[in-house]
Amino acid sequence: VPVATESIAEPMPKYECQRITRLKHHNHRFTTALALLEEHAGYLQSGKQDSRALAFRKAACSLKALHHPLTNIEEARKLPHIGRHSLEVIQDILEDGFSREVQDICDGDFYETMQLFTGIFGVGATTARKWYETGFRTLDDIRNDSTLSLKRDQKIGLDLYQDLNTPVSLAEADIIQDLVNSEVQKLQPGATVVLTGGFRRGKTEGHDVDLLISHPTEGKETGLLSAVLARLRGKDLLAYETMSANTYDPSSVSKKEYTLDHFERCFSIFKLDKSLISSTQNAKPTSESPAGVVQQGTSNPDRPHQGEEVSLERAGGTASFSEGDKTAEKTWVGRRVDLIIAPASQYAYALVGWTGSKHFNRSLRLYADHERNMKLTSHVLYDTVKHQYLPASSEEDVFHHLQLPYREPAERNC
Ligand code: 8DG
Ligand code: MN
Ligand code: MN
Repeated sequence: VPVATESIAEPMPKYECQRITRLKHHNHRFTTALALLEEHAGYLQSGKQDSRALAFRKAACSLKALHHPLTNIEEARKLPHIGRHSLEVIQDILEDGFSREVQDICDGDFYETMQLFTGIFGVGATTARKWYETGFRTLDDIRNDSTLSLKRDQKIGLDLYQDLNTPVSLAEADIIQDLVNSEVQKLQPGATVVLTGGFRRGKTEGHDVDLLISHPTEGKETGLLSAVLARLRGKDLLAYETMSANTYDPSSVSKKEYTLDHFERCFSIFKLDKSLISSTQNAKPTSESPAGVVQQGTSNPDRPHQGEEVSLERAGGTASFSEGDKTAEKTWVGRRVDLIIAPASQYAYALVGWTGSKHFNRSLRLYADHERNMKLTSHVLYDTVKHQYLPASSEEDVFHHLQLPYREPAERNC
């Protein structure tokens, strides 16, 4: 039986990176509701929504790090970063078992439609909202409107809507990693291909596959990405790719760079042959229901839901792929894959950065800045007092430089 001593013993640390945050915790009934509100806030008119979304995220993070189920509102008040709005939501759930606000959002068509549209690869909140305000409600509304000039990624996103909104399983991620690794080894023996992102943090499903490629000998990673892509293309394994060059400039360690980094990388869509995928696939209903709202979707407790029920129905059964042959049933499944190349000297920082979570990174960078006078990016750590870069050869080194206890990837799920 867990004893609620922690609030008496010592207060929860302020920075998420100072805490242990696992995928499974004791307060999903609150955090799923807060995650939905975060997502909803991100859909609203730009301006204030970022800070509102962040406030919900931070409140949820505090609850995730709690060692026992929250049972009273007074205890919530003592936790860091639980704002007034989040407190009200928590109180509603404590008292009524659900949040009226969350229920209302789910009942309206704005949230549902925004989820549907932002589920299209290449479509962000701004475009989705514009379409919503135009009166569009279904994917076919988008497909059939000839006045819209869709970008290349958005067209692919519509064509592959169903594929890209079915969670990627760990088994599929492993297959894709093997596939990439075997090409990489042919080109540059000894190179490393590591599965990062949510899977490295212990998730069993994800929205994409994040692969970090490097080589123990600095410089041997140069040119590797385009060569790998050429091989994959040659084998007809890519449905989409967009490559960005390395834009890393060591003199620009600036405060703004909390999320973006400058590695050579490729955002792609792989064609994963259906015959490679085992039959034990996906589509398992989640055990999570945000505050009494019945939902279907991924088992990822980080995300409110991905609206597969809605999307599949509204997608109008896209079984075929329209490049060339309109009628043929395609034999592959589209999977989002991010490929990132890091030179050996930046590898440890890249690994921390691409393991995430995004929010964990954010807190690490704020902590480095405000508590240690250091600038942390996915490339380097810079001591602004001593005016020197701090080299790291492992993730442990990174935490050590920051004078933080090491956190395993599974403990970075905030
Ligand atoms: P999911 O795919 O399972 O939904 O979750 P995830 O794996 O945690 O999210 P992600 O969007 O794939 O991002 C993986 C990590 O990569 C995330 O912690 C942040 C990190 N990352 C960087 N730079 C960049 C960047 O420029 N874009 C994106 N999208 N992610 C980045 O370090
Ligand atoms: Mn990912
Ligand atoms: Mn990614």
